[in-house]
Amino acid sequence: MIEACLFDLDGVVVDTAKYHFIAWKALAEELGFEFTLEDNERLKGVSRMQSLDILLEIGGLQFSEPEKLAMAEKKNTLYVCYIEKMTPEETLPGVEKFLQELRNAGIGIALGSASKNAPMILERIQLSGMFDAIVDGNSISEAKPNPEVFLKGAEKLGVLPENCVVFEDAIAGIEAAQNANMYSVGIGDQETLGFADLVIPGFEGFTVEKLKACLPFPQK
Ligand code: G16
Ligand code: MG
Repeated sequence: MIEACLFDLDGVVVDTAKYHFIAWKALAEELGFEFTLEDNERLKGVSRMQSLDILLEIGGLQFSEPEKLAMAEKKNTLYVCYIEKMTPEETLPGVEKFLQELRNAGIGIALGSASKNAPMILERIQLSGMFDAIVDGNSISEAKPNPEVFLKGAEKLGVLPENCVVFEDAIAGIEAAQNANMYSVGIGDQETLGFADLVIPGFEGFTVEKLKACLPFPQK
């Protein structure tokens, strides 16, 4: 049976990719090259330092570790300027209702995000109280597709991985769920995330009943 649901943040609960894009683009421009929306797709679900490595690869540039740390810090300062101003209206459609439904059904809720800014974002959209456990970029050492972020979430909730469902928008995130031996629901399109157990375009109109009907959990 489903005992817990674990949620990625960016692309599942909120769209922070647009703010990451503005901040990375500003850094690229400062370094003298262009960074496009298409390039930004490659950074989704990827950690901050890995994102910087991809960005520098696009620009064909190389820097020392201390220089890279300073750049990542600079990008984050700009990014934080944007997320500080986020409001609950930015929560993606249907998410809050679905979380409430899970709560009412007694199903545990955890966050499993690569972002070190996750607590601030949840606070700004006023959803911190909906999560029974938060695992984010501050508490993990391995990036998705490593299952660490979701396994830690399940552990915090005291639930076995096989009784967990992960909601993810990134390929690496679905792979992380599968590596954790959890069910996976892709948020996005079938073409990209078709290897997940289920793919939905978003949470609007999605219910716990539909989730249970779509996944091969043994009925209680
Ligand atoms: C998010 C974003 C990534 C970002 C990462 C780290 O991951 O999708 O683009 O690079 O967090 O964010 P920060 O720089 O705030 O630590 P997720 O796992 O929530 O999709
Ligand atoms: Mg994501």
